[in-house]
Amino acid sequence: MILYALPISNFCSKVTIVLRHKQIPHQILPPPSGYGSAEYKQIVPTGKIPGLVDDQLVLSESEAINEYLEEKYPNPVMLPGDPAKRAMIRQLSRHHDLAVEPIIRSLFGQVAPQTRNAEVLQAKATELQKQLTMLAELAESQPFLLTSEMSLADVGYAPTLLLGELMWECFGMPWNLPPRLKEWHQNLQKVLAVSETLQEARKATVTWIASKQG
Ligand SMILES: N[C@@H](CCC(=O)N[C@@H](CS)C(=O)NCC(=O)O)C(=O)O
Repeated sequence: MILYALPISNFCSKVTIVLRHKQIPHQILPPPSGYGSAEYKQIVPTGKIPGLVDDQLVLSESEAINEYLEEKYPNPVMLPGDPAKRAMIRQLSRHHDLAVEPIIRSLFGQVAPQTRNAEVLQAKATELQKQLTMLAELAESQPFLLTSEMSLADVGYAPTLLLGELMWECFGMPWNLPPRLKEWHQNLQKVLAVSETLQEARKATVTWIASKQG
């Protein structure tokens, strides 16, 4: 199984965590000639990363990839419980992809000081707090968002919150998680697959941010 991915991409880290947590034999390769390139599109037609190749299957979209990995390698289970619990897990993973992550992504252009706008930063920080407060309300009192062991609900947030924290530091803005999420965030970082993946993501992100400061 090959995952085309780069450590700077939080959506790639979301999949890498699942591959590692389930101890699935895999190889991680950078997309040849970069994502979106004609060469890479010959392998993964969307040109996007993450891109998974497993025998005849070629798959894009982190959510589809993670659910495929869950079905093919059910242990340890990351989408557990009855239909209602599984639906909630999917909801919180979508909340990451559709509500939380896009706010942070929308500020990529502001990492360079010359294109930074304080009003925009403040508005986005307020919006992020709103979405994280919603996440805290939807979460249950468990070590993880909805479960006793890490589930597919949790995995997207780990790299995205690291990215947000490093960007907020660059912007000189305070980074505050709602109290309920602080403990969960610590639990998440203790999972080996998460800590290994975040170490690589941190290195790549620090390098990217530094490259925009000069
Ligand atoms: N919804 C996608 C988002 C992945 C994504 O945005 N990947 C970016 C890099 S971080 C990409 O490949 N962009 C190239 C493109 O959209 O053509 C997922 O969950 O996998």
